[in-house]
Amino acid sequence: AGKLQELRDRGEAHKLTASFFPHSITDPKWRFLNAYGGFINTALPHCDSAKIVAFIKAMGGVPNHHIPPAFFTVPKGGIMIMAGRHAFGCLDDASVPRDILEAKARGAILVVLDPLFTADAAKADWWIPIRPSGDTALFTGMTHHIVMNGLHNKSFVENWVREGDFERLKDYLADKTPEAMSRICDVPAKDIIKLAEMCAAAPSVGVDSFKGIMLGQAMDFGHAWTNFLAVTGNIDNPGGQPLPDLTPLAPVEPVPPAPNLHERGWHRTGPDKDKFAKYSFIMEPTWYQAQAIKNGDLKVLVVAECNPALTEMGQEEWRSAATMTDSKGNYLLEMLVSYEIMLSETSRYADYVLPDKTYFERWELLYMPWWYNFGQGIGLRQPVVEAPEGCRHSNEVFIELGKRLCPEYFAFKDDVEFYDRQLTGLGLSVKKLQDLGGLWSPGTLGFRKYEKAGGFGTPSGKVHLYWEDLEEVGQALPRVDLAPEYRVDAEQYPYVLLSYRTIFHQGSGQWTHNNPQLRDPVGGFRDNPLLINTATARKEGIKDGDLVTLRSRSGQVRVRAKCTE
Ligand SMILES: Nc1nc2c(c(=O)[nH]1)N[C@H]1C(S)=C(S)[C@@H](COP(=O)(O)OP(=O)(O)OC[C@H]3O[C@@H](n4cnc5c(=O)[nH]c(N)nc54)[C@H](O)[C@@H]3O)O[C@H]1N2
Ligand SMILES: Nc1nc2c(c(=O)[nH]1)N[C@H]1C(S)=C(S)[C@@H](COP(=O)(O)OP(=O)(O)OC[C@H]3O[C@@H](n4cnc5c(=O)[nH]c(N)nc54)[C@H](O)[C@@H]3O)O[C@H]1N2
Ligand SMILES: [Mo]
Repeated sequence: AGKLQELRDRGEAHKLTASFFPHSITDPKWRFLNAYGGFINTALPHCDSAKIVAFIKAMGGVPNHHIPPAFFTVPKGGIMIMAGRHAFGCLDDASVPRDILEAKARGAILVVLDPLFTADAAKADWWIPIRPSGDTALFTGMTHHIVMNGLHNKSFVENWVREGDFERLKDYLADKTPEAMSRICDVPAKDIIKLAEMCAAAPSVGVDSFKGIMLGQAMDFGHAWTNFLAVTGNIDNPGGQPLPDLTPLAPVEPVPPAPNLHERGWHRTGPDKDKFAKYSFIMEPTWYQAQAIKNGDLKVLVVAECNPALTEMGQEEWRSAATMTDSKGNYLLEMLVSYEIMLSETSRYADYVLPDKTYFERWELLYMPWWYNFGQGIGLRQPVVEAPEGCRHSNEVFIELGKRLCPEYFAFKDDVEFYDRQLTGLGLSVKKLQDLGGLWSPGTLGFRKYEKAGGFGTPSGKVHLYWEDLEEVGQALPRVDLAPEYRVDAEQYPYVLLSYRTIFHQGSGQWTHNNPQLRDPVGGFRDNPLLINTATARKEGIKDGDLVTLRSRSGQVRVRAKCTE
């Protein structure tokens, strides 16, 4: 509190940034940042923000995380496309694999686009091994075939696509033939055509895409995806793309104003756009933090539930910026606080490491059921064991900071009282939610809500296929080429290394980076294997189980090869 008081007295409150893993964006931490005048940023940009932004640009609506199809609504004959998604292999929500399998049992069709033969691919009716980052080209090739052959959903396009956009899309699509797109994504043109025709004829198509598309130019994928959904009319229909909604929690008055991100250049089209052009995402939290430290724009950084020294793009720059000093030997970053349940790479750089309560030990209101976000819902997290002496949940600490530094916004007793007030919006309280078993959901909010609402949340009230605000950066329509990172030094490094999440390995997906207990000597995964295609292995003279050296622009490791399809 003393340091933050000093920073604010200097007129530099905006030089506080806090980085959180974004599960509950109305929680007291975010409130404090807005009230104090600091910045919030999250790991979301590398997660799926490109898709979320694409979604908002195309259809309006709320910035929910992930937004997969509601698989439990897929009708017989409906198509479920997994594009860069490994739902059966990671561990985010057991209901997704269950609902997919139940939909399959009802006669729905599962198509998996993945360079790797994953568990999902094994369950699929059709596995399409795609060239890494070829998804934008594949979806655009399908859209070409559908539009040019008049297979699109004419009534949806006529009634719900903004006037003029379909014609612009058509012009753009002219040279994006399945053959041309096939050369980019390495999926045979006849397969692109076959999938397009299946989709045009099916009662519904839902596309679950996630980490596998979050590469450079991810927003172009998001754009190709929303265009495909629009021309096939798969928006807010059973089995298609739901329009998510937020849980109507009551605002806790007075609500502090949020900082204006555009004004402060946190957006590619803002005054810093030349710097941001380095990456194709909207905000790069880790990279941005590094730039802000170097520029003198970031003086106090609080990191909770995330690990920027290791898990985000720009981490090397972050690590060097975090230790930079001025000519007098003072750190440019005056204070770094790491909130953790176990020491992380980031903790090593911190001035203070504060021990958090784990999720078994704290109260929390989770209003964002993020993996399966078709609508509203709320979950109450309750302490079931007592935290060790000295551990405090970050929400509790931020409320106390708020009481000291901006008390007008923190006139409530504690975190539980804050949740109580929010829950009045649903006619609930913490006690009533406990009586409901800790969970509340109205179920689905119904389909084609835009019909009742008289339109979409976009400025025109219609779906936007053309994004004029991105004309300036050449992205008014999707760029179909491969991710730029895969083209760097491609001659020296001819192979593409993918990572994917599986619960069996340490270091696969960021959740398990930090957890050496996941090295499993029994399952034979003590060392994470390098999965390599059988034909490629043969060409390189590598046999299953060989110890090989894997070299990239960032360094090299010795790993055991495991041949796979
Ligand atoms: N075990 C575990 N589970 C987790 C996490 C974790 O760290 N560990 N993290 C959680 C988080 S934060 C998230 S965001 C979710 C993400 O969940 P998923 O999106 O399901 O995660 P991944 O397995 O990383 O990526 C999905 C698939 O994309 C494929 N892929 C890679 N490149 C491409 C490509 O260019 N095109 C296509 N079509 N496919 C490609 C990979 O082979 C992989 O099978 O998982 C959550 N669950
Ligand atoms: N190399 C690589 N980089 C990635 C990804 C990847 O798969 N591989 N995935 C990307 C994606 S999708 C995402 S979402 C981001 C996520 O990146 P980050 O937001 O940085 O998330 P994690 O690396 O999962 O870091 C979580 C940290 O929180 C700590 N932690 C766990 N529980 C608690 C708690 O209750 N309280 C507190 N205070 N700390 C806790 C853990 O010990 C861990 O150090 O990473 C992105 N970057
Ligand atoms: Mo993520």
